[in-house]
Amino acid sequence: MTTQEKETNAEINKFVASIGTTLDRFISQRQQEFPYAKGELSQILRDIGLAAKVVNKAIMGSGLIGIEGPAGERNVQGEDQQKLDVVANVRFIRALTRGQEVCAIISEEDEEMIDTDNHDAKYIVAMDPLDGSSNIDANIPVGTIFSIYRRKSPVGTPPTAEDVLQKGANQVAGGYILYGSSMILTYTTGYGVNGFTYDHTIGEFILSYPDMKVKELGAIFSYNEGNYNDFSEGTKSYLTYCRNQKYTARYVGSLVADFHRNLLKGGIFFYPATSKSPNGKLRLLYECNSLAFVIEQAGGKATDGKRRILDIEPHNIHQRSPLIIGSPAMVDDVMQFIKNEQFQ
Ligand code: P6P
Repeated sequence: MTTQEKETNAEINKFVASIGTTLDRFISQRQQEFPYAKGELSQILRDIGLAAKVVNKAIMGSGLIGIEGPAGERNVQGEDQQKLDVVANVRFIRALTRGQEVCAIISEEDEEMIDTDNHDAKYIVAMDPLDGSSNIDANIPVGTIFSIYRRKSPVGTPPTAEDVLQKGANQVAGGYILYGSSMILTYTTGYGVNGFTYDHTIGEFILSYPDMKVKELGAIFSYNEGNYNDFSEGTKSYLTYCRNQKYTARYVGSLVADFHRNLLKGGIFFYPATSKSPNGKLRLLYECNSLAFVIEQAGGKATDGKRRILDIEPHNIHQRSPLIIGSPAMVDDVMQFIKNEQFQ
């Protein structure tokens, strides 16, 4: 190649720089991670990515199209449903149902398991379609949290309770979407954690955080100070320890935002049992399990104060759990302070 041709190429290359790895291509490249999936699991991840784009569009325009604020209903949790909770729930259920790879869905917004009628499908999805939605009016980041399981009942039959009441260790994939200053989809299939940032100009998720790992020891602690008087003596002692260590207190009040920051920077998030929430506030199946899978794959830990989150056998699709999650050395420190306590 002549020097002139090289210069021309260099000139062109300024305009044809690689866009990076799209989510679709990444999933296809990693197909071998799903030994029995023959593309079904990949399709589910694509369906989730599609719904996320539609939900993100609704969130970004919510103040303009009048879908911010409460929907005037309460969900199964007794919480005021936001209009966007309903929109997000419909969008994810529709995308997953039409993708035809999911036979049942558990959603924070629906009291019962949703039978998608895809009875030949092999997978289950548990999700919180829009966590932290009460923050949207204040333009605070919110998120979607999801887990994917293989069904236990025979393919070709209606889904059963056994299909959806599985411990977190059975997940085949788990992750979250953060709708913030940018939209980030982060997930794991048990082969590490990868994050993708949405490029609005081309409508694609682009790999932006390959092989994410959490710091062994961080300097951020996240909890709701308003619950302090409800905490156990051990938990209070740990918080004093954090202050003495000069850690930084950061709490957005939106789980996905707090979790994602601590994953990137190192830290610990905890929502222990309180008098108002004796079993903790966060939901095991579609909040704790998903994030516990991600944090463990990133080298971190997640516990309810006594047990590994992923080992907890669920008995109710909406059951709650205390959650202590983040840098492994910090989770170990908390456990030292609260061990031997009659776990509240
Ligand atoms: P509190 C939002 O409602 C949520 O479920 C999580 O996103 C968040 O971490 C938690 O509740 C905040 O709860 O009691 O501190 O307002």
